[in-house]
Amino acid sequence: MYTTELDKSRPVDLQTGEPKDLVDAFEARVAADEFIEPKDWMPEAYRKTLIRQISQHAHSEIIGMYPEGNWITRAPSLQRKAILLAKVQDEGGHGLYLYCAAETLGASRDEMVDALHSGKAKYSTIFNYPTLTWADIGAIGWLVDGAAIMNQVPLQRTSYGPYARAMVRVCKEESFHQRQGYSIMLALAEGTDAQRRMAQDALNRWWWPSLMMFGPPDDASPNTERSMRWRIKRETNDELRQKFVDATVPQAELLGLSIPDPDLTWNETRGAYDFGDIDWSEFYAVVKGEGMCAKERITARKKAWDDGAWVREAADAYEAKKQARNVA
Ligand code: FAQ
Repeated sequence: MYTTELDKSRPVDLQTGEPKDLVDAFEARVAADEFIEPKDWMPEAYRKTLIRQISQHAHSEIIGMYPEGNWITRAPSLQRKAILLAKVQDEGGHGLYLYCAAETLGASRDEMVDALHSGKAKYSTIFNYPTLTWADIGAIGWLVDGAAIMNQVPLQRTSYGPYARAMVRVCKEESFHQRQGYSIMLALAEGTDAQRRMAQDALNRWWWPSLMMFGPPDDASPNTERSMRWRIKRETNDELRQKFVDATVPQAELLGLSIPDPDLTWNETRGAYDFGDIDWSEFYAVVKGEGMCAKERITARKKAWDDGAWVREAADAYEAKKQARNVA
């Protein structure tokens, strides 16, 4: 039985100042791979870390609709347009599940949205890059959704139940997204010289930002160690980045495209690819809000939120009327 009642006579955990028996029981459940559920006792820092990660994940899904939404009216065929429309809509759905998961931890939707609009909360750096050609839509599906899957498959076993369960559906949809991106790249790679050049140019521009999606190197990641202990994260940033490179290089070879990294070589001893240095100064600049499209993305998001105010007001008025009718 877990309780949030604080009893001052109980021994206290020296790190958190919370009752030691509760902290120990929590740690034991996590170590035994049990899911922690919304009504269970949890350390305050665990709750805050989850709200941070889940809400930023939700914001990434929502802002992630913009670079691709930009191409819905310009897709090269009706079929590609219908597929892209469905994909972008899926990303919006992922954002909504994730906001709901964060709400189970006591965060309110308004607080989370305010944090995004004010720049207090982050969203993935990758969505601050522009989509210049149709090949960028292929590259996003192939590389960005590919990186998202690599990161999110282990999150199906994250220790917080509602987040883990949301990830199951999200991963199924992301896997369709990755394939639609690869299918666009394949069509371009098998097309004219100009189309092949367009596909290579998109790969050149999206490769390094995709590797940055996994976050800073482990030795510069302030959250990884504790999040791994609490099984919020199941693999580290560097482990996932390596897996992504190893899975993606053969896919590029199949397309006949070259990865823009002169240092990329197969390391027989490690059974993995060695790859070149990532420009972390670019990553930190984008995190700080200096990304190419950062202003455009937040301006568009705020406008959509303001333009949708009447829908939220109508929904609230409808709900209030329904409640009043039920009481009467
Ligand atoms: N961008 O200590 P760590 C998608 C921040 S969904 C911006 O390593 P952590 C679907 C980090 O927040 C993509 N900020 O942090 C889609 C922290 O700052 P904070 C999103 C980043 O949390 C596809 C600081 O740096 N996926 O693509 C980034 O342990 C196509 C230190 O970092 C998720 O959110 C970054 N790339 O590990 C949609 C997955 N990386 O918060 C549309 C869930 C790090 O302390 C189209 N999240 N930072 O102020 C995670 O797995 C983790 O949160 C990490 C970061 C791995 C992203």
